[in-house]
Amino acid sequence: MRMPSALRYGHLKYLSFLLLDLACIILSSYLAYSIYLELSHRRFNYSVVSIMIVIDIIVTLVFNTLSLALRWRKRRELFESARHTLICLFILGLYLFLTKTSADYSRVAVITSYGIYFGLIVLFRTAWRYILAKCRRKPGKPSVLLMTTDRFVDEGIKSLQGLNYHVQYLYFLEKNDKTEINGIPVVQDVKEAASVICWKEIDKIYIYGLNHQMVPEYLSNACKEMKINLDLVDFHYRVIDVTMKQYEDPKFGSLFFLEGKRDVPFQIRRVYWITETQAALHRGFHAHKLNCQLLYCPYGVIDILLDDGEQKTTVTLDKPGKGLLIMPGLWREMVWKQSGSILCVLASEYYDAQEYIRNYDEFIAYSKKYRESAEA
Ligand code: T46
Repeated sequence: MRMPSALRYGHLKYLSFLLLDLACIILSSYLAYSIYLELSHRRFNYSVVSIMIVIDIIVTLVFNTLSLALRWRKRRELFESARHTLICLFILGLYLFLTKTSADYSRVAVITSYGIYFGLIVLFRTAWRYILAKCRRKPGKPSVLLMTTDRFVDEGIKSLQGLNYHVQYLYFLEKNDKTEINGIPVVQDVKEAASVICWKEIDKIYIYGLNHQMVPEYLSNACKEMKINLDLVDFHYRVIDVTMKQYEDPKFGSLFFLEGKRDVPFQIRRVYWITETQAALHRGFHAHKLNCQLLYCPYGVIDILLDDGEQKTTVTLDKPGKGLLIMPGLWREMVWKQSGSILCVLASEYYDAQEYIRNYDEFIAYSKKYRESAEA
C-alpha cells in the first residue's frame, strides 16, 4: 500500500497525529465520565470536553509538543506526551479556577480523563507511526540521505549510486530552492531532515564534497540520537573554478572572489599566503589528518603534487580562477614553476602542528589504515 508522500513525510503526517490526539481526548473524556457518571449518577457535561479539545489544540500549537513526539525514540515520545498532558491539565485547572466553575466538575473525572488520554495517545501514536513506517518504500538496497552542496550534487549522486546505494533524499547545506533533482526529493529544512533521520526513513547518511563541521548541530544531534553515523564519501581533491570577472576592461584589471559555503565547502578558520618565492622552490611534504584546504594561485604558476598513498597526480595552478580543493589524508608537495608566484590557502582548521603528518612512511601507514577502515 502506498500513501501520499505528504502523509508519510510532510505536513499531513503532523495533521494526522493532531487528529489522532483529538480523537484520544474525546474518547478518554467519554471513558472517564462514563466511569464517573456510573458512580455519581450525574449528567454528562459536554462543555468540559469542548474546552479540553480547544486546550489540546492550543497546547500543541503553542508549545509545539507534537514535533518532538513525532520522533521515533520511545523515551522522547513518553516524555513529550507526559509534558503535553500535564500542560493541558494545568491550563484546564487554571481555566476552571479563574471562571469559578471548578465546583461544577469532578476533579476525579478530569484527572482520570487525562490519565486515560496519556495512555491512549502513546498507544495510538505508536500504532499509527508503525503503519506509516510500514508503508515506506523499500528500495532493496540501503537507502541514503545525501548531504551536499549545489556544486557537488551530481557527482555525489553518481558516486553513491556507484557504491550501490539508493539516494532516497538530498539535503543541501546551503540555501537551495530546488524541490527535486533527477527525481530525488530535496529535503527542504533542517527539521524535515531530522525527521527523516528520526523516522528511520534512511539507513545511512553521507556527506559529499565537504567536511563534518558544515553539518548543522541540530542534524548531528538527530544522528547521535538515532545512532546513525555521518559518513564522508571519499573525495580526495577537486579542481574547482573560482573565476568571476567583474570588469572586462583591462584598465580596471580583473576581480575574483570566493564565497564561503557557496564556493568553499567548509568553514574557513584560517587564511594564509606564501609570497616572495623563487622558481624551483619546493615546499609541503606533509598530509593533514583533519584540515580541508582550498589552494589557489592569484599570480604565477605552481605545481601541486598529490599522493593518496597509492596514486600520485599533479595539478598545475596557473590561473587566478583555478582553485584546488584538498580533503584530509592527501600528501602534498608544492613546486614553484615561476619566481614570485603566490600561493593562497583557505583552511578549515586553526594551525595545529599535531594534525600534520610530516613523515612519509607514517603517512603510508596512516592512509593504508584509513582505506581499510573505509572498506570495512
Ligand atoms: C599546506 C601547504 C599548502 C604557522 O605557524 N601557522 C600557519 O598557519 C602555517 C600555515 C604555518 N605556520 C608555521 C609552521 C612552520 O613552522 O610556519 C612554518 C612553515 O610552515 P610549513 O613548513 O608547514 O609550510 P608549507 O609551505 O610546507 O605548508 C603550508 C601549510 O603549512 C600546509 O598546511 O597544506 O602550505
